[in-house]
Amino acid sequence: MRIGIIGLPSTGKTTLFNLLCQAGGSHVGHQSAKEPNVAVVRVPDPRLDYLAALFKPKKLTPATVEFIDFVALTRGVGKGEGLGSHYLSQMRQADALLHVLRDFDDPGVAHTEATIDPVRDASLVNTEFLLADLDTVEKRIGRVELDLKKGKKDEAVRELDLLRRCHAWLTEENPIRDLPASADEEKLLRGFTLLTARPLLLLLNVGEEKLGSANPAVERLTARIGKDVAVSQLCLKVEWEVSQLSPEDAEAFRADLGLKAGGFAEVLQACFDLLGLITFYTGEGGEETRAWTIPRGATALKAAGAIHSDLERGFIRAEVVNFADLEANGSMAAVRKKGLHRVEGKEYLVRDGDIVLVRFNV
Ligand SMILES: Nc1nc2c(ncn2[C@@H]2O[C@H](COP(=O)(O)OP(=O)(O)OP(=O)(O)O)[C@@H](O)[C@H]2O)c(=O)[nH]1
Ligand SMILES: [Mg+2]
Repeated sequence: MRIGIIGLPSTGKTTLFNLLCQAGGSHVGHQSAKEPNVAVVRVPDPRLDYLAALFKPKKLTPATVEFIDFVALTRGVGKGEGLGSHYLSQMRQADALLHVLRDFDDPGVAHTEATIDPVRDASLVNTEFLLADLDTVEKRIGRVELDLKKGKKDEAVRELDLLRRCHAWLTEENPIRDLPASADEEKLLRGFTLLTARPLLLLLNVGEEKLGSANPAVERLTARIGKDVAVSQLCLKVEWEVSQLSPEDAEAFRADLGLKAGGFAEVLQACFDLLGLITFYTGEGGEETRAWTIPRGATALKAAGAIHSDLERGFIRAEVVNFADLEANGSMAAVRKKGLHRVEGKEYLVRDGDIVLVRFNV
């Protein structure tokens, strides 16, 4: 999973990125004028730690998420001004976008807009993305019309119909996320790589003084969001300061401020919820115990495929124990004794926390 960190200049994108790297990341890219920072972040997972203590594997592999720290967005980027189209095409490769919005007042940190107004900034970036998507859709309509003339009929007719609906929808200033579409059309839509089709997390970077009280900006944003958008807030400055402390001091500091444990874990959880991802585990008695992320609603067959295509191809059955049953009973043997393990077929819908052993033909 790849999450793009976006936002206007000096909103705290790189501060968040550094925080993520420190909490569990390996930094693999370097930001040059044209290339963004990339980090692969290990997902902190207490359930995996529990399994490691029980299974004692040689190797422990957590799930990972890739974060990309993009260069700041500016007005006019949607029309492809400056390096706009280059950056936007990179952003289209992300599975989800995390928009860092400035909601802290600090005369020492320059702001490109006259006032601190995260609701306006969210809508400003949304407008740029709508324009960029309109441009993408128009270009694609031109290409598909050409295909039609060349005689590629059925497929092109369906695509053109969907593209025209996208065009009308975007012209009315609606994000593609909210466009009513059938399952087949959803598949086509994914191929269009539109920015307003991406799930979006609006993360307000709030001033310290706003911690612990209701934030009207969060309420206003929450009231106007549609499908596949979530709103969350953090004070990145405080999070950064806490991250520099020893674990004991950090805990005391958090308690003092009434902060929940780990803003970082919260951001990740919000991303997982937004993307509808769940975690399953493998590795009872094996060399490696590992966490895997798959979309909620994926079948045992798809889960097997996430591990290896051989397992999907030769799938016989999945032996499943849920983590909650394991934790409640303390060992796999105790779970089996109670008959809480299950043998499932291809169509079984994997649940969050399932420990899965795939039996397959080589
Ligand atoms: N007061 C205050 N300052 C912050 C906060 N978060 C970030 N900053 C400061 O704001 C400045 C910009 O932070 P960055 O994280 O570099 O912001 P950015 O969005 O990556 O900026 P660009 O990449 O230049 O667009 C830095 O000087 C940070 O120390 C915050 O919560 N409160
Ligand atoms: Mg930056």
